[in-house]
Amino acid sequence: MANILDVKINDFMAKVIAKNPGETEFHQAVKEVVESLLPFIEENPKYRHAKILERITEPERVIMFRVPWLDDKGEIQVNRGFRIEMNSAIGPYKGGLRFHPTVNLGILKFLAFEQVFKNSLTTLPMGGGKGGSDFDPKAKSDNEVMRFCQSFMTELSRHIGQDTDVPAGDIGVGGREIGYMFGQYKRIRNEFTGVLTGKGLEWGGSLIRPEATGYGAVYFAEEMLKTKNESMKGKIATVSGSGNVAQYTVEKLLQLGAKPVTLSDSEGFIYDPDGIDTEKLQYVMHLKNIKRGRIKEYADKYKVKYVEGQRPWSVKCDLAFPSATQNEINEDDARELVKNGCKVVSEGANMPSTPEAVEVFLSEKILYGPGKAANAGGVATSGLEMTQNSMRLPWSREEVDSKLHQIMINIHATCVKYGTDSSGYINYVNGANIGGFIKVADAMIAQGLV
Ligand code: NDP
Ligand code: 2IT
Repeated sequence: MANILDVKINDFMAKVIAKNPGETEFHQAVKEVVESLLPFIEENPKYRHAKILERITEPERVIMFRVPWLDDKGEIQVNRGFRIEMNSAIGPYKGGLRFHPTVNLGILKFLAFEQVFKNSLTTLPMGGGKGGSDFDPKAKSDNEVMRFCQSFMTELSRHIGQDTDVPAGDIGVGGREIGYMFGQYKRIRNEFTGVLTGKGLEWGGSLIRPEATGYGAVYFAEEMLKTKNESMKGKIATVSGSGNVAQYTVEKLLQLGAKPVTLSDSEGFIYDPDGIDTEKLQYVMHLKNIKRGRIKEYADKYKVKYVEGQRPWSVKCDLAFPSATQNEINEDDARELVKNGCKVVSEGANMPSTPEAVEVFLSEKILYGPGKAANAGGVATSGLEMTQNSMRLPWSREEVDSKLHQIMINIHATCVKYGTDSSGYINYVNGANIGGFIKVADAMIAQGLV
């Protein structure tokens, strides 16, 4: 049986690779999902007859466009903009925008593909999409970022809308960029609508949206620990990244009595064995969100170790929260984490573990929460922002946080339902992929050949 399935997976992947040449991250994301789904589809042939896998791996629409803008010297710069509208079976396209020099079609297609399953898991009515640009916000002035965002939105505004496609932030896109893009959309369309999420509180944003991804990844880890009758208290946690997701992961870890000891950026990581406490976190937030400096400055200020050019996975920990980018944990890192006693990996980032690393986590039977489940709190709270925009009524901090918490508990329960194997081990990869798939696939069948 395993062999026949392997042949089917390889046949399917050969077609995906031929049709999407060079898009390695997209191939990686699709393969992981197909490995989980094929056995399930064998048992539920209606999905095979409806060719759902063939349809779900083909974006409904891909938009690519030129983004010209003027830098501070008055020189013309040209970037490329993208929006992948992957799947709208259960709601308007929804997903972030990434501004990073590495952005290309394959990376955005992997992100849009995972978003379809993630958004379905949240239980809210959101389809999947993703977009962005190879623009690098680093070392740009506020005015340059504004001019880029205005040019980017001038084209994107033709394709999105509160009932069509609702973008948000991702790497390199935070409150500042969402503000500039919202302003330009409003100006071009002459309408004030919830077309983006992650907005400022004064103009339609939701409380807790900035915190939501990091808080959610920690709530998910807490649920995983509960299956072993354990809690967060006293646990040592490594965190990578030092942006939006990493910062609020640290904040929630502190609230629940764990001890975060690392943070990183693309140049290296800091290790603070005494723990990154609330005051130090405030320093990081100022350093990263206002000063836009490097994490190395933390090591200089607090006299702790800084390791250049490396990620924090060699540091002994109970819990790991990869919160920077894709493929930031390789097989060797995964082995080292397990060897050092790490029992929980909760992915704040999207696809941070390579397939080989995932294999190590699953074969060692640790509690491994893949990004499409563990980091779904961000988009879930974007869904709650959309609800508040529709009602034209804001909810309190407590109300949004308790809804977010309940959604993460529900996503965990879905993973347990679909991912528990015959030995009782919870394979959260299978759980998230199957649990996310069913609703989208059933909606696609119900809507005919779309
Ligand atoms: P930010 O831009 O706020 O922060 C990103 C952090 O990761 C920075 O510290 C950055 O370092 C580091 N980083 C980015 N790219 C690389 C790279 N190629 N190599 C090493 N380090 C890198 O982004 P977010 O915190 O919003 O996003 C982090 C991850 O979480 C991403 O995978 C994103 O897709 C995912 N995510 C985000 C959600 C959200 O709501 N924001 C929701 C769900 C998932 P440097 O400053 O040096 O570039
Ligand atoms: O990867 C993600 O889920 C995000 N970047 C958040 C998407 C959203 O629409 O809030």
